[in-house]
Amino acid sequence: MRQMIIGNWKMHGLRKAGTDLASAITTEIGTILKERDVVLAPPFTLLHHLFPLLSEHGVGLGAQDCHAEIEGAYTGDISAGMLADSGVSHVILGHSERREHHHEYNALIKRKVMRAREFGLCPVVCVGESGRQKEENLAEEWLGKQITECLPPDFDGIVAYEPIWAIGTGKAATQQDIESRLTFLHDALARHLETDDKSMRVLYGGSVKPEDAASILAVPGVGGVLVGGASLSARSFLGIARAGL
Ligand code: G2H
Repeated sequence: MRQMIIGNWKMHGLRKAGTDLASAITTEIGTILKERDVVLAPPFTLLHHLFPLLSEHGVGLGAQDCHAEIEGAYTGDISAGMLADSGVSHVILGHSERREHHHEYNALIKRKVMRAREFGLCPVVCVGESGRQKEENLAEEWLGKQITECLPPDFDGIVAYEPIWAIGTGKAATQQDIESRLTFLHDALARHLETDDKSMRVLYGGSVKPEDAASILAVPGVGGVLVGGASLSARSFLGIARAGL
């Protein structure tokens, strides 16, 4: 399976800085794309602007959310159709920061996933347990619930395992932690989607840095990484994207 490296810029990037960052990344992306797929997810305001540059270099364009409805009186929201119209190929859904700050819940995320598919977008659905759930041994129960409640039975997108305790903390999960969670998630996905095929891409996200990217990308079954903070520098993002190649 080709691994995928996604840069989630979150709420960072004015036009000049975002253009410079995307240019610096695309200039050196050629050899990496022979081995891995790369997607950049800038803020909404840069999607339309960055699409020509990224598509010219074979880099996918990702968004960080979409609304569950097709259109309507939803001030401030962005629809899946608007994203597709701006050249977006992937959309991150259910990120823990949206679950926390925008009160998103599994059933809503499932509706967003279905809407994204309807408009030809590949959903990247984030799941992950809190530090407390991990300590109390409730992580698998929580992850299993997120899989069954967020994903429709015909789901064919990407899942990102992002333990909340590792996000933005500088402390990524260990290789062993990631491997055991990925095994659990692949099994849960196969059960939920009623398939024997365990090749669906499951990415890891949470404080991925160039120093530990090679060991994370070597974990059996890992479909790639979702990178936040370290995607804001071309040097560190490229370091991650070419790690272990
Ligand atoms: C997790 C990740 C990217 P960071 O949110 O989605 O961010 O790498 O900064 O922990």
